[in-house]
Amino acid sequence: MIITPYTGALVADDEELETAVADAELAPLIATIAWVTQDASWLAEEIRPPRSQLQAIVQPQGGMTLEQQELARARCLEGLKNIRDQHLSAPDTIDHNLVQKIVDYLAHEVPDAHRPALDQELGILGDRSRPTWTLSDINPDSTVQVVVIGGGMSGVVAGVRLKQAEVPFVVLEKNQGIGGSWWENTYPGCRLDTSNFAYSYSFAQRSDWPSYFSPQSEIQKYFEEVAVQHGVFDHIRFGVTVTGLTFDDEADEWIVHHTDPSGAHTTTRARHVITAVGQLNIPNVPELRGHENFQGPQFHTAQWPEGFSVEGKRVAVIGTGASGYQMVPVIAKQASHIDIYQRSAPWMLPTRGYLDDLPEGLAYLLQKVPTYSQWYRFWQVWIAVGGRHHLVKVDENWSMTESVSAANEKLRQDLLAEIEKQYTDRPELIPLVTPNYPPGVKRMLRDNGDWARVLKMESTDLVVDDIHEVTATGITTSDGTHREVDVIIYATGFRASDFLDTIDVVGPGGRHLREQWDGDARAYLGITVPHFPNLFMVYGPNTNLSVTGSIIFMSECATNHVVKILGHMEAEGLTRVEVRQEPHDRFNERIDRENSQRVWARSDTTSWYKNKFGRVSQNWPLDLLDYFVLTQKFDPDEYTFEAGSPQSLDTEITPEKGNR
Ligand code: N01
Repeated sequence: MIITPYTGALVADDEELETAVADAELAPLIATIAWVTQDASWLAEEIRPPRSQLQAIVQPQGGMTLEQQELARARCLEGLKNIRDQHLSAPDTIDHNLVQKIVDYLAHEVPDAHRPALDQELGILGDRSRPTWTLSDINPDSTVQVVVIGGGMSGVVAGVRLKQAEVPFVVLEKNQGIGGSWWENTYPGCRLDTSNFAYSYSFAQRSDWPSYFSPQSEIQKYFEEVAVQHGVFDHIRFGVTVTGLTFDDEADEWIVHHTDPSGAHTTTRARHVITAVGQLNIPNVPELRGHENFQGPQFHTAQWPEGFSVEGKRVAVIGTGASGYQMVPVIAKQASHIDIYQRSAPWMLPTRGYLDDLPEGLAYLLQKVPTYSQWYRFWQVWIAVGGRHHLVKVDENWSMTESVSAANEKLRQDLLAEIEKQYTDRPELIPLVTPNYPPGVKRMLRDNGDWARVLKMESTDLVVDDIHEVTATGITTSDGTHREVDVIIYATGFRASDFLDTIDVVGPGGRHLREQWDGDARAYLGITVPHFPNLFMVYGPNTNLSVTGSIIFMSECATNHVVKILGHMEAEGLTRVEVRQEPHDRFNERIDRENSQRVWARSDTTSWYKNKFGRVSQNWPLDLLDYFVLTQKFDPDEYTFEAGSPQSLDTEITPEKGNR
C-alpha cells in the first residue's frame, strides 16, 4: 500500500514539463518511463548511469556526464509527453522481465540472492514481505498474544506485520505518542541525516516528502500515519513503561511488568515479546563534577523542555555529534553566546542541499508521474545499498594510522580539502576541527557549510580543553578558564550498547539477561538470545547501519524473520522457541570477525558503536542486503521448539490514545 497515492494526472504543458525535467533525477525517471510505457527501449545504454561507488561527495545524476544528462533530459521530456498525451497510468499487470531489466539498468549486475530484497524495496510488485499466513487460516483456536515494547519505527513495523497476520498484539509505549526517538528528540534542528525516500517503509512509500532530509515533525507524523492507516494505532497503549519481563515456565508465557497510564504497576501476559526499543533511547548524561551545583537549566538534547527557548541566553553545548551539529546552527540565531565543548572533532560529508526542500519540478513529477516516486525511492535505496562500505574496509597491509586503506585515505584527503576550503579565512580553527582518527570510526555528519559559519561567529567559542567541573554559574576547563552560562545542553549521545538496560529480563530458571550479557549484548541475527525463549528483538545488537542504507530496512527484515518463526509455531501448535547456542555463537563469531575488519573497530577513539569492552556491539559489518538474505531464511533447525499446553490469555487490553 502506498501511503500517498498519485495526486491527479500529468497535465503540464510542454514548457512546464521541460522546467520540471530540469529538476528531475534522471535515471529513475528513465526507469519510470520504461515501466509506464512498458517499453524497454527507453533504457538506452548511452544514457545509462555508470556503475559507481559513493565517495566523499555524491555525484549528481548518479555520475552521468553532462552530455548524457542533456540527452537524458530530452528523452525524458519525450517520454513524459507520451505518458501525458496517451493518459498512461501505472500498468495493471506486472511484467517481471521488464522489472528485472529496469533494475539491472539502474543497478548494473544484481546477484540473484539480492533480487528479492530489491523487489521488496521497489514495491511495484506489491508488498513482498506481507506475511504469507494468517492466524485464522493456520491456527484459528490459537491463544497466542504478543506484546511489542515500543511504538517507534520498529514497533510500528512489528505492529503492521502482526496485524496482517491477524495475531492479537498490544504495543506498550512509554511516551504519549508514536515515533520513539522521533517523538522524544524535539531539539531545534532535529531532522534526518539519511535520504528521506529510503528512510521509509517499503510497504508505505510516500511520494510527497517535502525535503531530501525531512525535519523531525515530518518523520514523526509519517510513523503516526502509517500506524493509523495499517490499524496499528488502536493497539498502542501510551504512557506505559515496561520495567521487567519474567518468563512463566509452566505456561510458556512472559509476564510483562509495566506501569499503567496512571503510574500504577501492573502486568500483562503474552506468549511472545518483541522488544522494539531502539538503540538510541537511553540518554547518556555524563556525571560531570559539580553538575548538581549549576543554578540554571541543564538537560539532554533528547529531553528538550517543551517550549524552552535559548533566546538571549548564554549557552554551553557539550558534544559535537549528530545531535549537537544539527542543533547549534539553529540556536546560534537565538542565543547571545554559545560555548561548544568538543572532545573530538567529527568528520563531515559535504552535503550542500542538506536543509533544502525538494525542487518544485522534482516534487511535481514525483506526485504526478505514476510510479516515479517508487523508482526514485528505489534509486535512493540502491545508492545506499553499497553506500560508503568500500571506504571503511580495513586493508591489513595499509601502514598509515590516520586511515585504514587507500580508499579510506582518499576519503580522508577529500574531506580534509573541504575543511581547508571552508576555513581559509580562519586558519587557526583548522587544527581544532580536523579529526585525529580515520573517517568512519564514528558516524559521519552532513555538512552544508553551516557548522563552519557558526564556528566563525563572534558569539560562539569552540572549546577543546577538557571539562574540569561545572560550577553554579558555568563550566571550568582544565586550563583553569571559567565560562559563565545560563543553560547547559548535553548533546552527549546515548548509552547505545546498554541494550534493554531499563528492563529487568528474567528468563527460565531465574536467569537474568543483564547478567548473561554482562554489558556485552549479543543475539542471533540481532533478534534472539539463547536461554530466553519467545523473546525477539527488532533493531537489536549488531544491526545498526552507519555507512549504508536505512535502519528501517533492518527493522523490516528482523520483523519479517520473527513473523516467519511465529507462523511456523502456530502452524505446528508450538508454544516455545529458543535459538540454539551453536548458530548463535557461529553468527556472532562471523559478525565479530567482519567488524574487526572495519574502520570503527580500529581506533581507540570512543564511539557509541562499541561497548565498554571495546567490542563493536552495535554495527552490522556485512553488506546491507545480506541481512535480508539471512533473515529471510528461516531454518527451524537453528531453534528448539516445544509444545506446551497453551493457557488462555485472559488479559483484555484497552488501548489509550496518544494526545499529540
Ligand atoms: O551522540 P554522539 P548524538 N564530555 O554519541 C560527546 C543518531 N542521530 O546524539 O566523540 C564531553 O554521536 C562526544 O564526544 P566523543 C545518529 O545515528 C541521528 O549526537 O565521544 N563530551 C560526542 O561529540 C547518531 O550517530 C540523527 O569524543 C562528551 C557527543 O558528545 C546518534 O544518534 C540526529 C562526553 C555525542 O555524540 C547519536 O548522535 C541525531 C563527555 N563526558 C542523532 N560524553 C538524524 O539526523 C559524550 N561526549 C537521523
